[in-house]
Amino acid sequence: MLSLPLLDSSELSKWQKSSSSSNFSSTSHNSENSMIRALHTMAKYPARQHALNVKKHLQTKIKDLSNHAIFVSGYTNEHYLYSDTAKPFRQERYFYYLSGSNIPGSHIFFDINKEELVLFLPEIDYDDVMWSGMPLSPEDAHAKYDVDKVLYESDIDNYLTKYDTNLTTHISPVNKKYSNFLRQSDKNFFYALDEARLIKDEYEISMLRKAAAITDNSHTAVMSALPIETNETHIHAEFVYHSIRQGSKHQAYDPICCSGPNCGTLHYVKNDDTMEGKHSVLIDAGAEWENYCADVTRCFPISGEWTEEHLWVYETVRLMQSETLKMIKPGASWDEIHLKAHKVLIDKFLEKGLFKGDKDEIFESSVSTAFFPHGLGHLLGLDTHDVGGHPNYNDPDPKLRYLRLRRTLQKGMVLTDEPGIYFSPYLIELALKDPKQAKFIQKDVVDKFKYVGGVRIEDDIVVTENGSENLTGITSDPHEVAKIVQKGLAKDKSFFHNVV
Ligand SMILES: [Mn+2]
Repeated sequence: MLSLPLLDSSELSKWQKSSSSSNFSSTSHNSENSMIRALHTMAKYPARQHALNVKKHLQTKIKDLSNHAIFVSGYTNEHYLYSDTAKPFRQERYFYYLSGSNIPGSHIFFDINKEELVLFLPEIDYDDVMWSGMPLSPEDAHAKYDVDKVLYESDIDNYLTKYDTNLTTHISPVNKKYSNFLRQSDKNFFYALDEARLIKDEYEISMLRKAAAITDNSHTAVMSALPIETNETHIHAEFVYHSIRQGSKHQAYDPICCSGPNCGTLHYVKNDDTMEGKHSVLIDAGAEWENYCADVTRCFPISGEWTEEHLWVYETVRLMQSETLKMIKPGASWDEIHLKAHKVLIDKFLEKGLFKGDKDEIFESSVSTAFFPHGLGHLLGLDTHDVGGHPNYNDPDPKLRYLRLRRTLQKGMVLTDEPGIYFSPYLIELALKDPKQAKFIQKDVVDKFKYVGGVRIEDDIVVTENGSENLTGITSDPHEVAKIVQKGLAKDKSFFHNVV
């Protein structure tokens, strides 16, 4: 059915073995990079299979697809207003899923009946060749991408006019001129696209695995370089520097690099505060590989020595993670797994005296959301918060309101498991003002933990046949983490490559 085979399983497992080590040495990066490049020449991004996946899901919603086609446009290069500087290019993800192409200004077309996939390239702009070089020819593009034909944009009209319905994601400046032939934002089409992207194939998992391996090394680099990290900016710089060195030009999202009480702000991206006088660091950062994302969080003590409070919070979060990781398998409810994390938190808070009262009443009151306000995890793929999770941000249960994945787990889903405990003065204040929650909080005990700010541990997980596989290789063992930090601290500043 495929024009080219997917990865040969023996080749894949060979590569998987080599990438699973989080050995922090430049030789291992280089050999991994050349291995993944070799994979690229062996197998193409499985765009045809992806189009067939979309067809399969569309068939369950639209009975007669005989005169239907799919037409999705990629993004184009855009300039900032009043400037000739281009915005950073990020390919449209539905387009990429169906084409595997990063060429700006392209379109992908799929005749559902004939199962023919056509890539349309933008016309050559000869004025631009001097600046940007010669674009890929249709012949080279045909060899590179898993499509049946490659044509130029001038052929699009001939295709679109033949069909009663050309389903598209949205009308954009790139495809506005064809808007008369396009049906945008069809609910069934988005349903089919999202269901297709929900389950990752071997090729996609190999990309996610590579993004995770780069991310492991970059986190290790951050933990190992405390002598040159005195401001949150240095943490950010260290992570991005090591990602780019490994071939990951783009981050999956803006890194969250915080120290001390800043760790209590969930999406803190200022990343510019001094680390002097602080105790803890939280870094949530992930590299991207061929548009596939990693999303990993690690926490460590700046001095290399855990304080009693920091370690207790850390161990509690780690228990929330290990208890929930155990439950991940096909057929399991992610709602239930998420609520299990709340239950672990409540048990430990009662044990330590941060909460008082009856554990079932505490659970019902949702007071635990003052300390663990976000969801346990989300789908991961071409987007960091990947499509198809069916969140309900109006859920009356505050414990479930921010859970981005509300589905039964299936083999091939990739998701994050990222419990956290935070001491956000704002959220604690809100809970203390609510008599239904305040009665369970022992404020004097909670106050002792505020300097920690927050702890989150986040790993990237594939749902397998019988359970799960953790793509994240970097340790989360608090003693091993402390050792990595201490080993770095023992080095002189001049050991590190830094010019300022
Ligand atoms: Mn995440």
